[in-house]
Amino acid sequence: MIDDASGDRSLVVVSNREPYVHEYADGEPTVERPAGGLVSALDGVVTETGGTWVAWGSGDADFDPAVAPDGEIELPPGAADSTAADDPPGYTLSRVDLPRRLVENYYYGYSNQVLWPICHLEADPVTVDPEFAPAYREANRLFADHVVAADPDVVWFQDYHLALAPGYVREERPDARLVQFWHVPWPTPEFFEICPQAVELLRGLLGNDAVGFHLERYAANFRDCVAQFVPDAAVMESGEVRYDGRTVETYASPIGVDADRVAENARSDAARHYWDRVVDRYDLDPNRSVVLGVDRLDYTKGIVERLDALAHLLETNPDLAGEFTYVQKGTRTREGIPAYRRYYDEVRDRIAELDRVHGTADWTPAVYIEDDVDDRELAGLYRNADVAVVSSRRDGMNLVAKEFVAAQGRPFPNAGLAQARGLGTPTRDRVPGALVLSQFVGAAESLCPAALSVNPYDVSTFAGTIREALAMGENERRDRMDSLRSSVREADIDAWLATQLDVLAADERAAPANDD
Ligand code: ADQ
Repeated sequence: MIDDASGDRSLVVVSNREPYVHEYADGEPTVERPAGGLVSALDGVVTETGGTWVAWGSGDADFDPAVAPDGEIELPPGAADSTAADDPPGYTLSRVDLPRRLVENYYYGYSNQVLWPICHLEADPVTVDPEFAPAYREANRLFADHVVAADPDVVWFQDYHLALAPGYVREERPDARLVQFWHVPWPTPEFFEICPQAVELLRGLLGNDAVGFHLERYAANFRDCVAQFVPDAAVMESGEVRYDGRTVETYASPIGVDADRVAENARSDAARHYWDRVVDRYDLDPNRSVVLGVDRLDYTKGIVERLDALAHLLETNPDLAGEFTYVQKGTRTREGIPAYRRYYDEVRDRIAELDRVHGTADWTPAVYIEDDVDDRELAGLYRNADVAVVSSRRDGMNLVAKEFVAAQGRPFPNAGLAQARGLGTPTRDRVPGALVLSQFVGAAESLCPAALSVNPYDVSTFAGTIREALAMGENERRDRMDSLRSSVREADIDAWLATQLDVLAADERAAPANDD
């Protein structure tokens, strides 16, 4: 229930991905909480408020719907986490069963070959197939049906997979409060009009009472699109849109991470053990710096540009040979799409090439890790990196940059004293890592200039910036990390959630569909 001045209202959260991975061992369902920071944050909210979560019945985008169970699952208190003995009430997970045809055309098709590239200003990967848009409509209609069946007062839609669902729900529930958070950038009108369904999508989103973005810039682009493409909508100076006799609010709210939890994870035994295993497995020399990249293998993340910059760095700076190891932590993603399969091959080829051209008998310049890690193991990588590089060509926010900062932790004020008191041996942890950050990610707005800003397309300047980060002295690292840390803490996941809950609980309901 969402509390507001008018009493408790029931909440429905809607996302493409479901918050839990369900496994059926010996016919018995077991529930597992996925590692993702955002999902567990949202899960915390719905667990506390109660209500319903509507999602595609797969925790795994590559799953086989033919064997997936459909229907509703009651998540009792603490169902997903056996350590959470005194959890508040659970909630209902209402699973949308998407047939294979829809998975291909709605998820791999329209969502990820039309909307994803357009929102990231990438025209080349956009593929317009006649099957895609009808499947997107059909899937959004299914999500909307599940929402309406849950009889909500307040609905919270997540992301770009669900642009039409709010319009469909609005048809059935003119009285409900509908809010959507758009996790990717919103492009300019010149770019958005590549989308053949531009107007239909905008109308769908205007079914909401409020639409949120990470940055004011994205919200402004959205309003510009509405002003240009929806003739019967009026964009007000206040940032609100008048449409269909209702007022639609647009707002900016940068998402963050659970900084305390990441810091704690980074100090955990699991983090240390995982890092030790990585050091062993790849024979990493403690005298060499570690440069880290952590990405889904998505062309928007600028991994190829980063590897080009590293190659350029080694070509133009022979003195750096043997001085660092680049560790790429990758996760394969959306492998049903040819452009992603090609990207995976390209990343692997570039890494092999880097090692072939620049490697020596006792030095491998770049290593690729694809382990299935949990949050603590991932934090172990962040913690031990001397330089982290986030070089997205475009990214709504980018949580990897913020997690890296949060994992650096506070340096020990007095290393000797800490050691004497049995607080462990403070080694390289005491000198924080440096962050190289693309100017094209949402996180750059709050993290630069404390992070070294790069244009990932400008390979030689990018290489120079990595060199600068490697050479950065201890004092500068500390100063920059102090500033980064306070930015990450100030806009953490709790701050983001508090804003969303305020928007969800706002008193102003959707007015009936007339203006007088
Ligand atoms: P993503 O594009 O998935 O999210 P990002 O925010 O960088 O991008 O990462 C999400 C999570 O995935 C992070 O918490 C990170 O720990 C994890 N992750 C990424 N690569 C990983 C790897 N190789 N191994 C293990 N874990 C990995 C979208 C938008 C972003 C926006 C988020 C949240 O594209 O811009 O920040 O949603 O709104």
